Amino acid sequence: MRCIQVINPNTSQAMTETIGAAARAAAAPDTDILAVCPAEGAPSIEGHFDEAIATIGVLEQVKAGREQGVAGHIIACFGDPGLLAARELARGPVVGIAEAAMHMATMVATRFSVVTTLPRTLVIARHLLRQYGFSDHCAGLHAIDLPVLALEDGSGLAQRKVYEGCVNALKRDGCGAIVLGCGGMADLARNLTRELGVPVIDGVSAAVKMVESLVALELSTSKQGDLAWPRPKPLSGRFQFFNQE
Ligand code: 5HY
Repeated sequence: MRCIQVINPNTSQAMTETIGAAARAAAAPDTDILAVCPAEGAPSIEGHFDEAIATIGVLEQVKAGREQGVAGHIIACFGDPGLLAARELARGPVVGIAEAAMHMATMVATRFSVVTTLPRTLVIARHLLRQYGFSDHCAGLHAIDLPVLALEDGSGLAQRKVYEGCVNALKRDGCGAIVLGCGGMADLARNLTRELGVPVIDGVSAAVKMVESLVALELSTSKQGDLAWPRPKPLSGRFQFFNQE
């Protein structure tokens, strides 16, 4: 049995459960999913500031997961906050849900569109497209203009808006697939794929399959070069946590 740690970088317990359930639905029978979120930080991540706050929480969880001996880590927020820093701290593979979804989308369609929550986070997705080299594959970026935690309020409004956002993207962009731009949308992909008749990809499930594949191939984070362990130095204050072995 191998254990994959799935980190929801915001502090919403409800969204951590949604993400954990989607990860378990995608996981192989011999994969155990450990769904966690930081004890403190932002209840939702809706911009650069929230991401900066969430990143420390992500790194604390990665260190704790490494010490618990997990086989790999998933950062389940569409901004992939702290991904490269997390790779420095990790022994096993670390995959972000944005990069996982984008990689998988380009394997089933020449061009994909992204449907996310708030307009202000579109630039974060645009930066990742460029960073990961998928700008040419992205036919459009769309926001449903609802806050992240609307996905957990039980009204169904956010889910309806995501559906409408997908229909609109397919009509306007001429794309062949949709990438869901929020960890909290992880439970929507399969139904949307059936309803829309095109691949709708959630990064949580995509990342679970990628980490499983990397672990099965015994491929882990390279400790050669920029992802080598952080150079030891006495971190101070609240960061002393990272000094302890
Ligand atoms: C996420 N925020 O996946 C991002 C989505 C977004 O708290 N989890 C969050 O809109 O950027």
